[in-house]
Amino acid sequence: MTDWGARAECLLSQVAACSEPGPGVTRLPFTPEHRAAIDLLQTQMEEIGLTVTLDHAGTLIGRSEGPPGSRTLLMGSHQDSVREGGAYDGIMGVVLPLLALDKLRAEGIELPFSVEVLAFADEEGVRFPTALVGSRALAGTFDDAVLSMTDTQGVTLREAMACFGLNPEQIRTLSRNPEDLLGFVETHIEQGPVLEREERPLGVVSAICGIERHQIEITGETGHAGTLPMSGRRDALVAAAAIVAEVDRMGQSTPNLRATVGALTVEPNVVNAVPRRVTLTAEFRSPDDATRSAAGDALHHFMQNLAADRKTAINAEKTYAQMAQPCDATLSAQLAGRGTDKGACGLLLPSGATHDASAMADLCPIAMLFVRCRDGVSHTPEEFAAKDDMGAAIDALASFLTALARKDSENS
Ligand code: HGY
Ligand code: MN
Ligand code: MN
Repeated sequence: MTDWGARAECLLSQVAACSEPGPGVTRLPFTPEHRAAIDLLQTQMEEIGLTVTLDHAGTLIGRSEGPPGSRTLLMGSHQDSVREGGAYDGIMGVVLPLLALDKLRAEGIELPFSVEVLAFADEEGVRFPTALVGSRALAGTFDDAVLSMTDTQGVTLREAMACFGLNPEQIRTLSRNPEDLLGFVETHIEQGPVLEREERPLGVVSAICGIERHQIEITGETGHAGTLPMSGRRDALVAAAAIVAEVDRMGQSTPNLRATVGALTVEPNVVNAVPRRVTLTAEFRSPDDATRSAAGDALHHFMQNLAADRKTAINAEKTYAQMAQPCDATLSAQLAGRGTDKGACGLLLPSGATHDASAMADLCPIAMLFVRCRDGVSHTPEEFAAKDDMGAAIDALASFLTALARKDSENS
């Protein structure tokens, strides 16, 4: 009897080694680490009997061909991680459906539809100030303008993709026809504490929060920390500190809003000089789009007043936004009922994290399966999912696929 959870654990630890040196996993898109990971996944896909392709957005696609004319169920998640992240975020959603397909193959079960397991290149938006590159390409919502965005080394997304052997000008040809699709099902570690608190290994997502990100640059005036009088200083970091405090105040005082300043740089960043320039990010998330966009507008208004008070120049740009996305009720109900004795996945919960599924919702019905996350921590080296929970997820996915097959044959 195969221990599918153990197989998942083994494969995920192999992919986790495809990382920059340092704590946790750092696997950014279009890098040697990304290449090592998709080489490993390609081998696994081919061993399972899938046809493997790499599309021009860097998405690795493992396809199991159904009967001629049948539609396709899309599964998968992202291969990239945050810096010093965990070994499960994203990549678990590639490995578990692969093993669910392998389980069905081992049981001699053939599906009356095609299945594609997708490993999207860039969901996190850590290397470039954009995100959901591969899923937006399939959904036909990719904006070519992001190809000119640069990473901290000044490399554009276009250059990084070309160096990776891709032709980014072909991305616009990748959009799929919704008529060909049964839907998109994403499996993901919960990244929160709910399933652990409810003592459930699995859960089904009701909706994915909306998200927006602002890039802010504050320009003041530097000077000698010892000789420049306090009055009249144009200290960029003092202005930034007011923004950080205001973002936190908004998050603390607004229901259904998460507000975070996650990244900040200071120049010249030396102990005895007044900071001249600060860049920082502000991120707002909410299941309610009006709450989220009102927060973004309020922050821009706050910064206009602050710039005058502090005699600093403040340039702010909303660099990223995506709407909150409800999951498809029918597909989610089919997923919810597919638990096994290891734990039904009937618990419905919202996702505070965003996912490729939120982009895929523009293309086809989406559903998400959450797997319990130890202590609810994610985006850290301590991120962990238990092998038995992953085994339960593989069982649930295999059971979902066979139930979908039965429903598909009833309808045909
Ligand atoms: O930021 C997120 O919610 C996701 O992990 N990219
Ligand atoms: Mn993720
Ligand atoms: Mn993530």
